Amino acid sequence: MKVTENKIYNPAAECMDRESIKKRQDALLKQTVEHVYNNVPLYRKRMDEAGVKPEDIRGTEDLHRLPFTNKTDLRDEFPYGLLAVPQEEIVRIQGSSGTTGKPIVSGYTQNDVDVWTEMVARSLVAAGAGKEDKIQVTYGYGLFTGGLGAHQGASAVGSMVIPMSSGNTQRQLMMMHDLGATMLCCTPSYAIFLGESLQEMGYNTKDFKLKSGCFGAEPWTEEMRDKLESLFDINAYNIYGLTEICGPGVAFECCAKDGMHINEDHVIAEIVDPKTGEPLPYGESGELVFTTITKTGMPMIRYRTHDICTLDATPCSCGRTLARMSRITGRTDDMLIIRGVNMFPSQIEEVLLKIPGVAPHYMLIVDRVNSTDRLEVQVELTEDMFSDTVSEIEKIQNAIREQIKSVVGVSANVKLVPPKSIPRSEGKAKRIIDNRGLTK
Ligand code: DLL
Repeated sequence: MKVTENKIYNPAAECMDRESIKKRQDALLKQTVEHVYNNVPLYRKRMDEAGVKPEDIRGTEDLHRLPFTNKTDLRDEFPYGLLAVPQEEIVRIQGSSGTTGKPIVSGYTQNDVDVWTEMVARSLVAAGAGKEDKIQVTYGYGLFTGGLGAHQGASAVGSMVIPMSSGNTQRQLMMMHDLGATMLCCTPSYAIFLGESLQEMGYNTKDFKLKSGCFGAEPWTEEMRDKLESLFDINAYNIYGLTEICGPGVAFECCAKDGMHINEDHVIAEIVDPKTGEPLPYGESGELVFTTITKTGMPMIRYRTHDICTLDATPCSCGRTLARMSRITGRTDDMLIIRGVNMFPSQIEEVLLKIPGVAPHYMLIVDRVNSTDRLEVQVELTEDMFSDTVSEIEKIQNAIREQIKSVVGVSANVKLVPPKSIPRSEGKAKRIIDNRGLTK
């Protein structure tokens, strides 16, 4: 495996002593709280209900007094209700799939785009990027933050960007080979698929110049890292982020590959007990919560990510002082990420309820076949439909498949099953069987 040099994009920020980080967080937190209290009705209402005024927040030690924000708040306030600035200050909208057919959108001021760009630049440099690099961006371009986020970060570093966007495996490999890409940015599962296709298409790893990859947007494992590193003869780095905070770059791995450094000069991270919401000490596993402290367009106060991990503020061998988060080991909700697309079972339910002839009983079965996620949706037919003709049943099957593709954005294999064949649960219905082994 090629050795990655220990490079730091912004040493002043990334190696700041912990005391200075805290001072900066305290000052910026106070400003942010005042900004949202004065400009975002929902935050003001929530704080008033909790009996907290901006002046009660003196620093990070008072963070726990602030109410949480949730994905449902973004949905309820869609599209502009959470903006803290007039719409003419917004220069970009990005989004991701939400809990209904509507996406979750976030508005960025120029400041927010710049901050986000810096975060991604730090991540790419930590993975070895420099001016001399050719970075193939295979995350999707569009509302999804992966493509444009990686693109902006790579441009800030001064690297050559190859803006491939997602899909078209043959073309991806041809360009990677012919242009001599040195770095790949995409989801880890697609990277494995590319690596396997490379061999099948008769290429030799030695013919490629790739030296590292920045992989994220979905959970992955150390086994997948090993596989990626040997398939391409590269160093594989983890990069984490979410649209609500900015996109990729909220946290990133360095050459130590021992947790992801959180850009704490721009966000404050907490771990809370998912059931009680009580803050947990560093080292304990719980739900990750973020508060943005430099975002002006749509700041997030104590945003519950639903991602489960641990935090660690001990020094890292790379010299960065930014605390690290572990790999994501699970979710506190039922969100699934299928081929990089976030989806909820409730979205499938929504589709099914609109289709006559099927019962609202379903099961989602997720597998990984040849490094690609496969989603099977098993749906019960109603008694009436069960006795219907094959062509009628095929019609329903196609309608469900098309609707899932259009509403959820994921291709699924739909299997219609006899009435009452899906097991009923006494408590919370179990609707997902995930055989990918990505979470603990
Ligand atoms: O996935 C942003 C991103 C793009 C991150 C490219 C990294 C690379 P969303 O579509 O809003 O944003 O999805 C955010 O994806 O809450 C996690 O559950 C999951 N996720 C993101 N990165 C990782 C990772 C982008 N490295 C949601 N490991 C998050 C595990 C991840 N899960």
